[in-house]
Amino acid sequence: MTHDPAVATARLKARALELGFEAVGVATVGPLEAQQHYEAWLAAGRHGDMHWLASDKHRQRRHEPERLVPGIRSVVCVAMCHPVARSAERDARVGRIARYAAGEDYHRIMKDRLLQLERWIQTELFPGSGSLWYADTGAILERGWAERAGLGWIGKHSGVLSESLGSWLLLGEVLVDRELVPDAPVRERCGTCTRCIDVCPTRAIVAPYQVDARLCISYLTIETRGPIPREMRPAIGDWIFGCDLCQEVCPWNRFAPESREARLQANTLEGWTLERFLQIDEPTFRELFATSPIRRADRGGFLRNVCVAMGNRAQAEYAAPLTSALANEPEPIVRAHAAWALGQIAAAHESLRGAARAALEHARQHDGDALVREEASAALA
Ligand code: B12
Ligand code: SF4
Ligand code: SF4
Repeated sequence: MTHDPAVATARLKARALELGFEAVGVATVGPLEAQQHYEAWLAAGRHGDMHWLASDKHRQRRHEPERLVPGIRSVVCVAMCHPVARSAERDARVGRIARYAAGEDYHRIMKDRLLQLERWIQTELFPGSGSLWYADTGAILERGWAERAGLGWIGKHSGVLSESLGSWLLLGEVLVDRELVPDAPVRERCGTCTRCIDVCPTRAIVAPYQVDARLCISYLTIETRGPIPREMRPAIGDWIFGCDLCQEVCPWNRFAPESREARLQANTLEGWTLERFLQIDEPTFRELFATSPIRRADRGGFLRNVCVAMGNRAQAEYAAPLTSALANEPEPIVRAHAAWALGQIAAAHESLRGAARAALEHARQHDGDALVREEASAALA
């Protein structure tokens, strides 16, 4: 136990690194510039259907962390690196999955580590202190605090990145009601680069540092519960969960270290293909993705994404599984997107057009769901 903030800060940082975090920094509590950006972002409707982000309770908590931990003095920010690469062989079989999501759910790993850190703070460092941990789990401006704590700067793609770690990292925090020595923010090093803005296929980075979630492939494939807007589908390519394009082109990621966390390493999904995914039933989906973030999309949302990827690839061999899904799949959201994908295949392959149109015509007339009938009709048009 110590009362010297400098000693306590040094011990705390050593403990965080020992727990496997790649970086740790401290921010003092006080209004964040990010709060204004956040309010402007909500006012512009850029949160889309993520309504919880705009609720009064959520906003108040984000603006006043005292509501989270009474007497809060410091925000300890940590970063954990996730894998820096994807496998081309797996991409070819199942489409692209964002690197952070290809292994075990990072929330579980962050939770394990942050709980250990928090318990150590409460028992060893500051007995009797009040604290709370977060990792994408609550009403806190994680990037804004990480920026203040000197973990990195906010890149033009709006992510936190650093010279030594790049941007393939995930953030977590422990809020503490004790004084620690704060770190200084680091200088922005994007310079004149605009690669992330230029590469984004949906133009979701509407201005430097500003992402309109409604246009972001990550939002469309993970957060959107209903149909993916038709006009957005072609730009999604074969991303079936999340998107990494704006980070892949970032020059600072050339220096990004490999993840040291075995649980984050990609599941190879051996034996799975897009066609086979289309036949997955609910119990198998739950089992296959039991510890994966992909579970979050639910079977229907995931297969919706699979259909979009198949439609964009427009490979002839997808015609049969998509036709079968259009006729037999129980979830309307999947049948609707199968109809769209079949339309894409019909457009790309003259030899398959007749059969595809017949299947679509049947769905247009007989499907029990209005969304599917409408999608089939649009695909025929
Ligand atoms: C909602 C959300 C999303 C949404 C919206 C993303 C967005 N850019 O706003 C969607 C679903 C699209 C998304 C996607 C992704 N996300 Co997300 N997401 C969140 C969440 C829950 C809230 C973010 C938020 O409040 N957005 C609103 C904006 C206004 O806030 P912000 O992005 O924090 O804002 C910063 C900058 O944008 C900047 N800013 C905003 N406007 C302006 C204007 C000006 C003029 C300036 C100068 C600056 C500026 O200020 C803020 C910081 O100072 C956070 C967790 C959390 N509680 O913070 C994770 C989080 C941001 N996501 C994360 C990740 C990993 C991703 C993805 C990389 C996943 C993927 N591979 O598919 C993508 C990246 C897409 C992208 N380019 O941002 C990580 C980011 C780690 C990092 N290195 O930064 C977080 C922190 C989760 C975590 N604990 O690790 N995400
Ligand atoms: S994650 Fe993909 S869609 Fe979203 S801003 Fe980055 S490049 Fe654009
Ligand atoms: S790609 Fe360029 S502009 Fe975008 S975050 Fe990286 S350095 Fe900054």
